[in-house]
Amino acid sequence: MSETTRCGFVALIGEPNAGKSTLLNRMVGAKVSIVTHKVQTTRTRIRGVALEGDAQVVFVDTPGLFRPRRRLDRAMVAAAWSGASDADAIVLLVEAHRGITPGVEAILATLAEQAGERPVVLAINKIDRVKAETLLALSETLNAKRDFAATFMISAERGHGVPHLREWLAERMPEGPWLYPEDQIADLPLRMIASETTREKLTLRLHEELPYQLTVETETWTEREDGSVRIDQVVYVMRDGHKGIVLGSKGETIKAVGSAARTDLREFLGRDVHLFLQVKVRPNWLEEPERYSEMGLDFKDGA
Ligand SMILES: Nc1nc2c(ncn2[C@@H]2O[C@H](COP(=O)(O)OP(=O)(O)O)[C@@H](O)[C@H]2O)c(=O)[nH]1
Ligand SMILES: [Mg+2]
Repeated sequence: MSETTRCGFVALIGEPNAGKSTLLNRMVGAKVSIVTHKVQTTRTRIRGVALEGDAQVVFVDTPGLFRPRRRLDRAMVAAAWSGASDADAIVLLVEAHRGITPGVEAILATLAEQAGERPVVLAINKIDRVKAETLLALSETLNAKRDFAATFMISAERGHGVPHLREWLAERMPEGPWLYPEDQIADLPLRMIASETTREKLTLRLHEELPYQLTVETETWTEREDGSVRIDQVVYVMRDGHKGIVLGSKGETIKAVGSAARTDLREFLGRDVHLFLQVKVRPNWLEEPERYSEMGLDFKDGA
């Protein structure tokens, strides 16, 4: 390693579903943030640490930016903007096939007020879904709206353009010591990664609004003598009917969720996992401060 090291933060912002979490995982080379095809999957700021030459680049995945209605939504949007305000650089993800939506316009307007001197990079994502001409036109229109520090055409899912973007960002990180040990890839408590993994599996299996009306908490984390870990989690839902749906007939839904989550956690932790899930009805969890701190969100931001 050369004598100077670099270290800094890069915030990933964009509309829900733009591919922020997919990009974070790609940058880091492991799954630290959950990804689904549904909007608003990511609820809090998740940091993933990537190494590039002598630089440590800490990517901050944020909840999507959208027009918030519920308290939880408002707290999520506040977390997204505060992730951006602490960063050394901001990457704005725009979906190639959707182009400049009203949501993208709104984000550009807020960026104009808030970004200050920080470089904002445009990453047009999901280039696998459109033709080259569409991309060039979109890039031109976006660059006419804002003077981006650079524009990248990427596919977060397939990896196209991602190493190039990572190198570009690494070169622009401020000089300074690394903040994390070399082998650390995520700055999120393991118990939260475990809760998020289960929430991802629930979100993938449940329909429509239900995933937004539940939350998962890791109650206990027990290291066992044989090197395995026992994880006990509670799924909070708002209604009795929801509990029935989450359990499924003869408990088959929760069983499938538990088994899928366990497989991912085993891989992530590199050891055997015993996962126990319980479903509890908590009609008012969306208004309970404690639930927000468990998610890494600020309850007051949602007020
Ligand atoms: N076709 C395509 N899909 C992508 C790409 N990147 C992400 N996705 C998909 O877009 C959806 C939303 O991704 P996610 O990372 O959760 O978006 P986020 O809400 O911004 O964090 C998922 O279904 C991803 O698999 C890409 O480069 N190409
Ligand atoms: Mg996300």
